[in-house]
Amino acid sequence: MKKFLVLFTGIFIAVFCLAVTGCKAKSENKTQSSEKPEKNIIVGFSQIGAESEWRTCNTENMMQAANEAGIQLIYSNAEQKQENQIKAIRSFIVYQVDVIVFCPIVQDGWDNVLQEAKDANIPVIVVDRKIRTKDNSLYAGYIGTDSLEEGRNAGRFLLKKYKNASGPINIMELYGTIGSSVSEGRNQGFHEIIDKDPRFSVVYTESGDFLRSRGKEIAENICSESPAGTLKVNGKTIHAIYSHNDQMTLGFLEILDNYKIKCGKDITMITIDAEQSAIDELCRGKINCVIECNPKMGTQVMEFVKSLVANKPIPAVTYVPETVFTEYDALDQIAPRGY
Ligand code: GZL
Ligand code: ZN
Repeated sequence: MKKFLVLFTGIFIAVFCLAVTGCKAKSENKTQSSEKPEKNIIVGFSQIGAESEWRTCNTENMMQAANEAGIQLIYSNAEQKQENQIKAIRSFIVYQVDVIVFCPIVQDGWDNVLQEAKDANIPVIVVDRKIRTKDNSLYAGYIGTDSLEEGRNAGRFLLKKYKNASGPINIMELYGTIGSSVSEGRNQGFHEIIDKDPRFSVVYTESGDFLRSRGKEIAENICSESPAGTLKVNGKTIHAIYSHNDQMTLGFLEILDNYKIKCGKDITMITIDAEQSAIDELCRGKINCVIECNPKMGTQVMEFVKSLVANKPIPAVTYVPETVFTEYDALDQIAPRGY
């Protein structure tokens, strides 16, 4: 039977939804025998929020995997605030969950709360995004997406797209959440590739915080200042846009349509996540390259949870498989994305 303790951060009311089996705080002493029956495993899961289809798929996949594994999940939505994640992790410690799983919205500021989890003998799995810490013993392992490689794939596509062009090729970078490991990785990987080629330069970067609404705002500000039919920033014509996620891209596309700028033709568009809506725009020729960022890591996470409960180690780093979809592919072969 499922038991969910749903934490509503913000007003932080814990609503206890109990199955008939009832739910009791675990016994005081944590040194239960290691052959703990799996059906009693309780995981505290601190999720960033619901800022994109990617994120909601990531959450649903985690919940489904817990259900299939017979693991009870306490889910907390931090609504994009690090302090809510820290509060949720502290509540998981008080509740004495068996394992804490969390997706750090930004890389820094976790050492204290992770030290508290370590002092309480509760192992932590970091998922999706990475943390920056001097003490790697504060968490058992990381599983998620390889944002560096995603950035490199974006750069590789541009080199292919412009292999016969003389240049200069001016790029605008739509940056995700400042301070997040994924945006730093996507930026670093991209520059690793394009910085070797003097034709390419990023002439403008702005953070849209992974939000569709911010993608629209940024596009509106730039289009309204540009000569008809072009995109100009700081006096430079933009030839290509590199966007750190589909939600910002889709917001940007909406505005380009209003200004009759043919994205995918007048301007090259590269985006990351591979939500269905972005694949649909790839098929319509409005996006040139969609880089997959795989949100489905729940099954692997639950296997790691069971290992940790059985006092077995897990790998320090695990990357989920990811691919790239471009205008050069047989687009009718792309399977439905499911998010
Ligand atoms: C990537 C993930 C990012 C997605 C965005 O691993 O953290 O967060 O690319 C989401 O859609 O907001
Ligand atoms: Zn660079």
